[in-house]
Amino acid sequence: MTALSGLLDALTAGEVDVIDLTQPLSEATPIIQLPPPLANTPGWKMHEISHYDDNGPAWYWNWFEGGEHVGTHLDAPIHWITGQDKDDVSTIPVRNLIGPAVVLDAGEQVAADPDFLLSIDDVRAFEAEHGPLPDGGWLLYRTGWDARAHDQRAFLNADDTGPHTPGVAVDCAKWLAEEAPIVGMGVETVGTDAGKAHSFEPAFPCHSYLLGANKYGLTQLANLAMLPPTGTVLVVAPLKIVRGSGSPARVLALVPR
Ligand code: 23J
Ligand code: MN
Repeated sequence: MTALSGLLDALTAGEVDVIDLTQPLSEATPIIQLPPPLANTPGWKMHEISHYDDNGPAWYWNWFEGGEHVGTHLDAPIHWITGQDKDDVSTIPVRNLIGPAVVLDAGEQVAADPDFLLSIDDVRAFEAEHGPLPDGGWLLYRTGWDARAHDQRAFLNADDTGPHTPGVAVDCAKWLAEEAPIVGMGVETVGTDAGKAHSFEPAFPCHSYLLGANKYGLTQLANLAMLPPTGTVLVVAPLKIVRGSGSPARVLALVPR
């Protein structure tokens, strides 16, 4: 038996489940809102070409427009100025897009404080219980924020002081970028950084440090609650957009049942 036939047998026998970590992509998909004078991304938009009608009697198809950073999507290193000489979404080695993932659950802390920031101590505590972060893999940061993903207002959670969504502390972002063996970090929120991260030093530290280290971000994930803390194999499939800074992605998790 080869490794791959073993995997197929396990899928057929129901010993391995495939879980979709992707949020639905539609005109209702929430998008990030940066403050003026910064420019914002357009959302997702669908245009019908034909629908079994005079424009195409036997076929239905659409065309679409939308930002690279809409919905469940991957941030490529080149997205940030710190990664400007690094990979764009079309040049990321595909070997990096399949690998182990661990899930760190901060749902309780985030329920008590929507501005919660993940610390190095939180990651160390996770490692003490579950083992080291995976070499060549992903840290998935569960916050429970996916429950808000159907509603732009609840998802961005902004008031007159700006958005309040969980993220990562500056020193932890630097540590994940420079010390941890992971290739990327995935989150349930609109971006990898906290809502308040525009005021951090450096601003948007997850973007700044991780992308600067040629690592990746993965946002607006769904169904992290269905994953075990360790033992997931993650498959990330962004579009191969030439010179793209990122792309909507289908993200699948293989998990033991
Ligand atoms: C541009 C500026 C700030 C942020 C972002 C984009 C994202 O969240 C993103 O999707 O990369 S925080
Ligand atoms: Mn992005």
